[in-house]
Amino acid sequence: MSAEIIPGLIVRSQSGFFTVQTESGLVTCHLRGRLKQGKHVGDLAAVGDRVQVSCQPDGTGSIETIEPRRSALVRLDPRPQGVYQQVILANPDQAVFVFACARPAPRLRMLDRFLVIAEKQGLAAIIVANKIDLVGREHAEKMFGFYPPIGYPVIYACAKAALPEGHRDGASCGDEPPYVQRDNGAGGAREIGQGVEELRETLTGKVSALAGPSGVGKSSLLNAVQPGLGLAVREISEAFQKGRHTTNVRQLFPLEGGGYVADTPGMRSLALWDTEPEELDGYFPELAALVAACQFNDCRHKSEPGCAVRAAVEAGRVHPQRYDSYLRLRAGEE
Ligand SMILES: Nc1nc2c(ncn2[C@@H]2O[C@H](COP(=O)(O)OP(=O)(O)OP(=O)(O)O)[C@@H](O)[C@H]2O)c(=O)[nH]1
Ligand SMILES: [Mg+2]
Ligand SMILES: [Zn+2]
Repeated sequence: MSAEIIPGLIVRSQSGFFTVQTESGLVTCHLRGRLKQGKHVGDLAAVGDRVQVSCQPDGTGSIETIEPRRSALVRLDPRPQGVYQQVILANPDQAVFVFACARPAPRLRMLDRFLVIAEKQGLAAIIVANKIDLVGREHAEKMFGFYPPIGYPVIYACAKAALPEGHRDGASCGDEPPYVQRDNGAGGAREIGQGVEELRETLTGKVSALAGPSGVGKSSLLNAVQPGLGLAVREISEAFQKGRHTTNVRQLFPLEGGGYVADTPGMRSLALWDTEPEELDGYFPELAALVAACQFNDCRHKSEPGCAVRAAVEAGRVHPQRYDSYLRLRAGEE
């Protein structure tokens, strides 16, 4: 008797086992031995991959085939045999990059690098500016307001109120400027809950990668979007995870309104691999529109005469921070 073969989506991966969402529920699978034959430089199967599984009578299954990936978020993991491509999420529809307005202070150069990765993968990118309660919406818009005109929507959010004085929440960052002290009156921030509905609408019906530095409130936001998720936030997870850093779980969470979201750890080291310096301007939408007007077609947009990019920066049509990010990424700085 041959086992039944059914299609599914990998929603969880841990230590060589995969949980596959199929029409008939979740099936725990391993990877067919023959799939592992031959040389491979990265994960063969990953969360987000569409697969065909054969189900055994005992309810377990094996992954028989993996459909080609449309896109992937990849981390490069240097190993003795060479650099290994660890797939953080296969086939995302969009990337949601979360940064905090303060605690920790946003590192927009990191955001710009994430945006380049999304462009290269052909993914729509959305920015969430969280913790607006710490700086106020107006100030938050000053920090992130130049992104929507170049094609990246920004959701201004407050997942939760700041803890009372004496409870330092979030990461304490040495390089962080003093955040604006605000008196929100009794009962916590008036901004609380802002952006949550907008984020929920953005996530519904799609497969999204939620990424951003540690402590910015990614888990808090997801818990606010869908209270049933019960993701551990920093206070708990830090104590809990002592000595558990070898655990490597990747997971897609199903959303009540449809779609999935992945809380992606380790985005800091997301790889921008395989990008030639000359193609980088193509991944900055506001620069890509200008390069055809540069005098030289191999213009580096640095000090060449007749550079349309520099002219636009000087005229205030390209934000100097974005231009700076471009130059640094091009020079190979992270
Ligand atoms: N003031 C303020 N604090 C927030 C907000 N959202 C989250 N926090 C706090 O920020 C800290 C970090 O939140 P998490 O949700 O654990 O952050 P994370 O991005 O999931 O962090 P990692 O899991 O380490 O990547 C916690 O102490 C939260 O209570 C917010 O909107 N405002
Ligand atoms: Mg988290
Ligand atoms: Zn130029």
